[in-house]
Amino acid sequence: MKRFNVAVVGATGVVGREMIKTLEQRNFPVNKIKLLATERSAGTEISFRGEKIKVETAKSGVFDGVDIALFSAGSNASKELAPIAVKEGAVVIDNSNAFRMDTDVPLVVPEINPEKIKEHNGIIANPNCSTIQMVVPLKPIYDEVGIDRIIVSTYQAVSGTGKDAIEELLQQTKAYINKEELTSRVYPYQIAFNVLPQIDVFEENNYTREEMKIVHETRKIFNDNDLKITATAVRVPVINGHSESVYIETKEHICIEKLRSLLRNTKGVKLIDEVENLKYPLPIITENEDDVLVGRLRKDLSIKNGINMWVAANNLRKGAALNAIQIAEELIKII
Ligand code: L14
Repeated sequence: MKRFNVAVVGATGVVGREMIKTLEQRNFPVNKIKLLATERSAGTEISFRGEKIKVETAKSGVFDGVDIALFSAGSNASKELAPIAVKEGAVVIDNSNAFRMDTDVPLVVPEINPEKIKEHNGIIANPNCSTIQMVVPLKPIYDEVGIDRIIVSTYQAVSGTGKDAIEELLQQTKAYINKEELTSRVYPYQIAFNVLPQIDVFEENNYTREEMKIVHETRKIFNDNDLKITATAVRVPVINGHSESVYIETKEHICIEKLRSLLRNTKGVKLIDEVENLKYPLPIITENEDDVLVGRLRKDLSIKNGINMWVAANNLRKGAALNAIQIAEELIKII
């Protein structure tokens, strides 16, 4: 079997570490691995398949001989280094927001549009975590009866922001219990025992960038610019695992029983919908979970084709690292 030289850019971050773990767990055919990060983190040792690997500084020249470069070091690092990596011969799978909406960059969720991968010009974008976990369960419904409109509200964990945000939530929780003063550095307000209706920066239209990412990316992935969609993105004091309240209006009618059987047969989805046993998706049960969990399926009682559902997924895995590596798995079939 052919083996590939893989680089992970942002190797010391929460998504980078999850990428390394996922490459191991899924037995990705890695020949050599290169772990890259900013100069500040260079020298850190991370183990891969029982071997300790030293993290190197990500800069031009290091991508020589690299087949696939997995980027998760933020938009600025991607904008600066991804074109360099491409020039040095790598195919970049980028987890940041830098290139997602570029027309010549495929935006891929392998369960939905794997055929786009072959259209890449060196860069393939991984969608936003909140987009991914919403489109995976909506795809079979979209194909079966059509979707006219989506209203989504997210309940996003702090791990999406990174390790400093996890630390901030833990510190604030401890300080609160000890009746000490709470300090906020990562978020504009206290996140412990609070919810923040802001993720990423505000745009001119008064939506946050996170909300607009969900709108634009969903249309691009479904290849449907007429799709009516609106989002509210909220940060909650959860360490890991994003949840979403997803409301859809379908074009044609679909009964809940049919919807259940559709989702039961959808790859990448796990239906947990037994209210009689209090079973429904929860962020804490997404810990070792690759699938998107879906439950609380119910009809909108006030309108004909409205459906409510509750979705939870591990934002570091399916929302980021796993989706990126699934893209890589598809990519190596064609390179
Ligand atoms: O991938 O949770 O565009 O703060 C940027 C914001 C990921 C989540 C992205 C967060 C998002 C992140």
